[in-house]
Amino acid sequence: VSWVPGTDPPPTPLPSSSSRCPTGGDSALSQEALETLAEEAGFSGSEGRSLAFTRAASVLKALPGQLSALEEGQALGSGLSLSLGQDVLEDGVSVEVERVKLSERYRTMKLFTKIFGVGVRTASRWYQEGIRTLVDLQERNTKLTRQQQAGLQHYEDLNTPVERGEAESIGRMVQEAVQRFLPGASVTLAGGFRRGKPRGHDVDLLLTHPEAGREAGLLSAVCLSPHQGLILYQHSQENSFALHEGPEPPGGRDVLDRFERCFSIFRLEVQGRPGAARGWKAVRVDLVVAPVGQFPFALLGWTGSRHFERELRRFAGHERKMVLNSHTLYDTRLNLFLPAASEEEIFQHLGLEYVPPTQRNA
Ligand code: TTP
Ligand code: MN
Ligand code: MN
Ligand code: MN
Repeated sequence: VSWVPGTDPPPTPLPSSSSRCPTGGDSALSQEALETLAEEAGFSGSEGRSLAFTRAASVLKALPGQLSALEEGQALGSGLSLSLGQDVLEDGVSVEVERVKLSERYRTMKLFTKIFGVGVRTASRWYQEGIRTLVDLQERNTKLTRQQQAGLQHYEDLNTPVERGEAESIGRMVQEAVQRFLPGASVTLAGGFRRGKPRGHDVDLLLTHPEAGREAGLLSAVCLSPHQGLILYQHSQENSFALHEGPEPPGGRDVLDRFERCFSIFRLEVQGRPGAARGWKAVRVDLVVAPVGQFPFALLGWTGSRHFERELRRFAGHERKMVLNSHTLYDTRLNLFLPAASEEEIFQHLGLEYVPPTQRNA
């Protein structure tokens, strides 16, 4: 079976008798427009609508070229028109997107959720309290977590894209630290960079060791005994995964995993930054440690994209009655864990053709 998640048309196509464009007369339905609507729905706590827009955006991403209104309607399905609502259907999508982008709430929510450590709930609370700017936040002495303080302090750097070269430098830095502590341990660049993206919002690194058990505590080498000044912020968590607990229920906490990990901010030396007053930049780094037996699952899970992972896990559950997460693959019909030594083997277990990382950007 050849399958790329997010490209399968939703199950309920619009009735073909409808000659009207389901997304408004102007039909300026772009991926970007849909992503804005997804974001706005997320800000309002409408997860279902947000997901419908995200799915629709990735359908557009997968379909090259301009679509006719009719094709568009068929590709996107009626779920989307329901999500858009009647007023938008009448006025057109681009009018709605402009309205959203100009609204004070959207702009403020966007500003706040770009602070490391601030989610929709916190941003929404601040908005309700009348806070509108980053200066407001500081002047009103708003209570901030240690993570949010670091996020505010490095706001500009953390919202400047990380270039591939910078990600590779950080990979090498971590590799050196890890090697000194545990020879033979490896560091793998995951996340968007593994999918071939030229820049990203952070650096995702996966650590392991070929001998199971040796990897335990590896993070302390990098995060807890910091080479002075390299780490500006770190929050570590121990491994809390136990195989004997059995698989997580499908649809449960399928994005979060329980590896030993460290969410951090590194201080990266950069030379000749144009216009920069200082020779360094703050960069968000996620470090994750996986035992070698779970490594392929961790790699698959941490390579993303989030949308790809969501669709792949949904496929595993619905089509194969298997539970896939970043630790294991569990077959609920055979009642057993399916081991894998590579990502390729996981796709084989799922009865799918291998999808290389560069094709997981949906
Ligand atoms: P991100 O780093 O958030 O996203 P990205 O690397 O695809 O894009 P960018 O950083 O450039 O914005 O997440 C990478 C993958 O890690 C994503 O597929 C989800 C996964 N992930 C987990 O599995 N568990 C977690 O707790 C988190 C935060 C991410
Ligand atoms: Mn990333
Ligand atoms: Mn991201
Ligand atoms: Mn990340």
